[in-house]
Amino acid sequence: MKIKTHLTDPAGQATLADALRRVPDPARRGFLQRTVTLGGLALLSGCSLSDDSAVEQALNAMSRLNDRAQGLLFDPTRLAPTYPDSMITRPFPFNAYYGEDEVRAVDGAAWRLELSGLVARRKPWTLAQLRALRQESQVTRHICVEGWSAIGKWGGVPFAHFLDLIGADRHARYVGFRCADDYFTSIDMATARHPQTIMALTYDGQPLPPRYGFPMKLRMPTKLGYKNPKHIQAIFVTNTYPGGYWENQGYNWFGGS
Ligand SMILES: Nc1nc2c(c(=O)[nH]1)N[C@H]1C(S)=C(S)[C@@H](COP(=O)(O)O)O[C@H]1N2
Ligand SMILES: [Mo]
Repeated sequence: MKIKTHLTDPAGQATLADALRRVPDPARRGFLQRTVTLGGLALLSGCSLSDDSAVEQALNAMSRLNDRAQGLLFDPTRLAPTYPDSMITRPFPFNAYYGEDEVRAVDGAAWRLELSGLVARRKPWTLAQLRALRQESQVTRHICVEGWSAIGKWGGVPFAHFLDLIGADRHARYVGFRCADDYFTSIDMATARHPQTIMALTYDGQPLPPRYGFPMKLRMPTKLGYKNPKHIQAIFVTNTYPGGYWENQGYNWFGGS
């Protein structure tokens, strides 16, 4: 580990090294290790960083700055690569924070998509209503930070179209998702409105199977796997940072791929 010694206080250095070791996402940890010095961190955060929690808070602030930078670099018109059907990975991998034997069984007939926050029309949607909207499909690559990627085919409603239908505030910063399995995540508005971001209702031409997120998941080829929520139950639009299941444990929030 290479941390420049701008500050001579050895206890301070140890605290920073410790806080850095606790950053779980390797890419983010590497980025911080290359760029952060205790003196620089103190300057950026404007506080003296006298203890562990102050250092950790400042590291989080740095990471949010990194999210902002990634957000500014995101090109809302640039498309992720697409592939021919012949390149679809079979079988497509399953992943969740639990095993495949614990996949949640959602009753499609009783399911309602709930809406809240900065949205003009908050009436819940049934699956049949979503299926009646405009549908698109894509064959794209899903990349998981655990070190695998796979090509799959998803079909569903372009999310920008849906956001317009419900009158979502397009100047709001975040769109958040709550899922049937207690998973949750949130994305920036630019990615929400990206042309390849879809509310996926099908996988490989069939209704989305339970393991891939029945009845609906958000599919974004411009974001890493953990940013693509399965089993979505509620969507909200907000200016308050909503975090996420893995993001709150240290994964980079922007999570672009
Ligand atoms: N509801 C929910 N969505 C989730 C997860 C989860 O545990 N629960 N895991 C995420 C992660 S880390 C990955 S890689 C993908 C896996 O999606 P797949 O099963 O379609 O491959 O789902 C993402 N979305
Ligand atoms: Mo993942």
